[in-house]
Amino acid sequence: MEKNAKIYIAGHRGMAGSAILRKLTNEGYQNFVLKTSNELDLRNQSAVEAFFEQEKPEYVFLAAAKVGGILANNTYRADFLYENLMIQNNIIHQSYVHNVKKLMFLGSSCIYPKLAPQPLKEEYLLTGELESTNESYAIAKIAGIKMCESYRLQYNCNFISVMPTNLYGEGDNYDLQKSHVLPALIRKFHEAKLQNSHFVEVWGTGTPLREFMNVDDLADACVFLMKNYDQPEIVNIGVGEDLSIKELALLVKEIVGFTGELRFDTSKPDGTPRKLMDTSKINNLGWKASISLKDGIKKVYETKFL
Ligand code: GFB
Repeated sequence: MEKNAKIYIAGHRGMAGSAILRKLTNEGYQNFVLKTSNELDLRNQSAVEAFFEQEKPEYVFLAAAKVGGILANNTYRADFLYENLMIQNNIIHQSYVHNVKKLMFLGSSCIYPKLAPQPLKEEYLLTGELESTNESYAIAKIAGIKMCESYRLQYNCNFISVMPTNLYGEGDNYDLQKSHVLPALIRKFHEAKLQNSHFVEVWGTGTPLREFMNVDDLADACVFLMKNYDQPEIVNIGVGEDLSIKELALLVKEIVGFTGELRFDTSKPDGTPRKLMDTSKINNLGWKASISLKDGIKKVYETKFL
């Protein structure tokens, strides 16, 4: 990817897209095409067609998506399926029509079967039933993977798909109903500390295991793969370590300095029991995550709340 290449980052105001933009800017890239969702509705086929016809980007990072935590995924099933399919279909198809040199599609670790062996290897895709709380989102993401693979097979397009693990970091969503677990816990512990509360409510049983990656590590991996990976198979992006939701809650509690107790609300869903990426493929290509969970949470907490 030449330094003056024309790069379109779809979703540049989201957590993942904005981190990719920061990373590329730091590396000296400056020829970006960027549109907010008010300027370009990616669900609108003719608008996306006109945008590609006018701008003709050379490289595309497809980081635009409707995202959310377990409750949002479980509640807004139609929106997660419809909006994500429309966004990705429009961008992937127009990237083919307008001869984009390379496109990267960002998927998710929830594409793997609920009860797949751990750690999750890339070849476990479509080997079993999905976790029901995020089935709509996962099916849209699997369709995106298959779009990239099919356009490569039929039309020779250099479209690649990468699967990030659970992300957190700058630009995250802190809405307690719609967010993922980590930003929700940071906010809950912080507010409980300020209000001298005796406890913080943690959803589910606390036993599910999750892996968390800082979005700046994700952006680093995406730019690395955009430069170094041209194969049809998907690639996991993760840190290779997980912890239970209870352990995560205790870590956030310690970082925030809250002294009360945890209370588990078991009326809320646990989701998939474990989701840990096998990262051997990206590690063997020469990339490794570098931000520890503790340092990452500390930085996010200090920047956002202190
Ligand atoms: O991060 P999260 O919402 O999504 O929840 P998933 C992870 C775990 O944390 C679940 C528990 O077991 C939750 O019950 N949890 C505890 C909480 N307290 C809270 C809280 O206050 N808020 C939230 N949100 N969770 C997502 C998918 O699954 O993973 C998306 O919904 C996406 O599709 C993402 O794939 C990567 O890890 O279960």
